[in-house]
Amino acid sequence: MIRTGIKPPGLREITKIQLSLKDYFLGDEYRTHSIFTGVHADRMRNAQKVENKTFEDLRFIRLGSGKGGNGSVSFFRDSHTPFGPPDGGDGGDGGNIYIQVVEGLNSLHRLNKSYQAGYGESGKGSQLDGKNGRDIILEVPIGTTIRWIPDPVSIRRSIRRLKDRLDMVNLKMGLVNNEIQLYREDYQPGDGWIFKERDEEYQRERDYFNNLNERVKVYDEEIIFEERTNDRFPILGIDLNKPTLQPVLLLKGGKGGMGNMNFLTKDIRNPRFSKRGRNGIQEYFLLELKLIADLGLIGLPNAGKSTLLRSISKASPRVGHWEFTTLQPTIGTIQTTIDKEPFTVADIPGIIRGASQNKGMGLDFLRHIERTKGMVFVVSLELEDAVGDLQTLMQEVGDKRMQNKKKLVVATKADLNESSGNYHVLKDYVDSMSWKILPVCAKQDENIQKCIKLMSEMV
Ligand SMILES: Nc1nc2c(ncn2[C@@H]2O[C@H](COP(=O)(O)OP(=O)(O)OP(=O)(O)O)[C@@H](O)[C@H]2O)c(=O)[nH]1
Ligand SMILES: [Mg+2]
Repeated sequence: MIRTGIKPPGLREITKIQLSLKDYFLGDEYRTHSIFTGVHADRMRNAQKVENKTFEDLRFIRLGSGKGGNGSVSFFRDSHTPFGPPDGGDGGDGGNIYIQVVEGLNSLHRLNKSYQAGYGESGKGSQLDGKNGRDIILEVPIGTTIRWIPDPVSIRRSIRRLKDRLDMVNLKMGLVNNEIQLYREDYQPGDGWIFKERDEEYQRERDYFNNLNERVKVYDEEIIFEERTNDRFPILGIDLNKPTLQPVLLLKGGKGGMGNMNFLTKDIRNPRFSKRGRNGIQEYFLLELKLIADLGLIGLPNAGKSTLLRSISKASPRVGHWEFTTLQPTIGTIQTTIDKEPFTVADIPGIIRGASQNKGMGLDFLRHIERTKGMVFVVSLELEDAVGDLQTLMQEVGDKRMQNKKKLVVATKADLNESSGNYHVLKDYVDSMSWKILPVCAKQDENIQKCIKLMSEMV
């Protein structure tokens, strides 16, 4: 078998690097650990059971683009022409995988764990090319990010073997301009032939074949170069934070192989060979959803966030007089007047002191309010130290998340006896920061219209 030894173009620009799992996920050790060890999944499953609502903000997914169809070996025949010219068509291209933002989705739970695009059909006689394989378009909510990952099972094993040291779990990759070079296994230029009747060895010894193969090799190199250019993925992933006008290509299918009609030359009258379709590519990805709402409700457990969202919107998050009733985020849509765009408000699980050090559920869910235009701090007047509660929330959320955001304090449970004294102290404090504050009683619908008005002014 002839090997050319020529490297396909494009290999030189690749830099090989080694990155720890910790660095690959930008130092976010806690979440990365809980994602890959399954802690996060357990928690979500538990939350789904309790809330009886499916919500998922994370998905490992295995994607495979389609293999290209093989070229056909066929010869034209009819009653007048017993030995006609070659008429074998090309194989169809393998299906591609795309991703696209779809409106109205709020969760990743509808996605499958793996997707395989269709294979290209083989070429046929009578110069018929095979059909292209079926493309797949992943439909995801706005706010989804997608990152390339190695096989999650192998990562999980490494994490266990290295005793949870994410800085020791190494990922090796090739990089070209901040894009990870992915690899698809397939034949080298000059290989990938399908022989009929006469065996490969016989053809490989013929000059006419080798002359032809020199030319086909150039074509192979072009295909491989194109694959190498397509098979790249941004190292920081793709952030689908805006509606996608067109589906975004993730994995390209394999090119179909040439049929024998392409190989008719003055030396070759009866090409009994064709080319194989190129393989597709299989990779793992991590999809993460950061909800995109205009405003986020932030409050201690039991402060009345969900009650507030129920009263200002049609959303119906669970309400309970115990802490951590809410285990999953909910988004409510609020239509003020018919001529105005509606706005959205996210209710997330309660935040406790130490949430930013991973206590409670806080940190996991703070991500969902990172992209809001404004933050609504929900403080209950039922408890003694409303100012202290607000300070706790501000501290846990942190200056960085609050930066450049409008703020509003909604003081809930204003109907309770002890509330009015608390309210005045809280108001003085909030005024001193020049934020806005409003007392409400969501249970009795008091000040709710005013609250909606203030909120709509924030967005
Ligand atoms: N009296 C009174 N009670 C209220 C008011 N708003 C909420 N509550 C009660 O406070 C309790 C907690 O309300 P939720 O809306 O579940 O509180 P939450 O902030 O969503 O709580 P978590 O989801 O656990 O963080 C429930 O028993 C509500 O009925 C109010 O304005 N007045
Ligand atoms: Mg709640």
